Amino acid sequence: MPRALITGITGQDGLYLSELLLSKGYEVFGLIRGQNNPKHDLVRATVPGVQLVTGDLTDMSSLIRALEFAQPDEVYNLGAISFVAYSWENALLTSEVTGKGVLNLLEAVRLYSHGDASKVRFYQASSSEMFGKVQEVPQRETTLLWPRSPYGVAKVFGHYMTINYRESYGMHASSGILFNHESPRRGPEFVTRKVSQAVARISLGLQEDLTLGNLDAKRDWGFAGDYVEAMWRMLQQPEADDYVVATGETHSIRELLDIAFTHVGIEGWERYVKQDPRFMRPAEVDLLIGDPAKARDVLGWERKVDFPALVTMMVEHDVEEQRALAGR
Ligand code: NDP
Ligand code: GDR
Repeated sequence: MPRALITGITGQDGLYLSELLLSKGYEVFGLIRGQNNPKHDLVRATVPGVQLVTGDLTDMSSLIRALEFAQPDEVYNLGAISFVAYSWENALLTSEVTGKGVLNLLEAVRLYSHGDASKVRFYQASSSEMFGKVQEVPQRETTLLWPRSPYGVAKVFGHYMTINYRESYGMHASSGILFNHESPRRGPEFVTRKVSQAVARISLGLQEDLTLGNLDAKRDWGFAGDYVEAMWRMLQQPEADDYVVATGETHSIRELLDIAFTHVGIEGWERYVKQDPRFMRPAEVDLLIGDPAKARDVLGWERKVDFPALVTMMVEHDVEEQRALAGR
């Protein structure tokens, strides 16, 4: 039975990846922070087969202990401070966790492997946010990186450290440069979930309006359930490499609003949406669109859920959830 250790187990991708690996017969271990993390219960309820082990990406000794406990064949580093807007307010902490945390884990894997580079395969959750100030459209594995947020800069550090460990020590270490991926498990601070929750509440008469920032931003949005499949496929390749994972389509926040409001029978979303500079960013990534050709050709990966299906999936989930919360 193969064994996997996942950091970021309580997050959106950690839950989907756990489900995928458990369905493939893996023994799955999840790194969880803190002695009393309230998300223990969420993980236990969603993926009861996962064994939790305490640790933090900023504490290398805890990572070594987690590796010794889990004895993994594969390590997926999904843990990060992942909210881009928050990273300006907490730039040093973001650098420690999202950037230096990758090095802590790579080094822990290297020490744990005692010079046997084939012992553990490693996945790093790199991000389209590394492209930032876009130098090429669509963005591919070779596109120049120009991050526009402390989060993006930290991800670039982790990305190149992963490549460096591959080149220096022969480690099977791959980076997935994933574009935005969403789901009903997305955190409510991200724009798609903020919209789907608000639209659900407005349709039920529980909320009057929705306040957003930049409505002109464009993103290449896919479904998280599809994207974790690409992570797994990367680690099954004979050689480690870097892959862009994206849909190849881009959509604006306005299109997101159109689909979400129309789905609950509300035409003319402009009446409900306000803008507030509070939700604007000091620097913005305006146009993200990825070229998933390499992932398709080498990994045989393709997305299954398109953008309208993703948005309606999230809105339908949130209508049910909000209805239940309101006791209706
Ligand atoms: P989430 O924000 O949902 O989850 C982040 C996870 O990281 C949580 O489990 C969190 O744990 C954990 N974490 C935070 N700080 C630490 C720490 N100091 N030590 C250990 N774990 C920590 O992210 P997603 O699931 O959406 O994304 C997974 C990864 O993929 C992240 O690295 C993200 O940056 C990256 N990514 C995501 C994309 C997306 O569109 N979703 C696109 C490209 C990259 P806790 O519950 O304790 O806070
Ligand atoms: P992003 O996702 O920054 O791309 O990072 P987010 O959903 O936060 O923002 C997407 C775009 O929407 C615009 N926007 C708003 N965003 C939020 N959160 N709230 C608002 O009210 C709002 N109004 C407009 C933003 O300006 C932005 O342009 C996500 C994270 O998962 C990262 O971890 C990951 O690396 C990248 O995707 C790829």
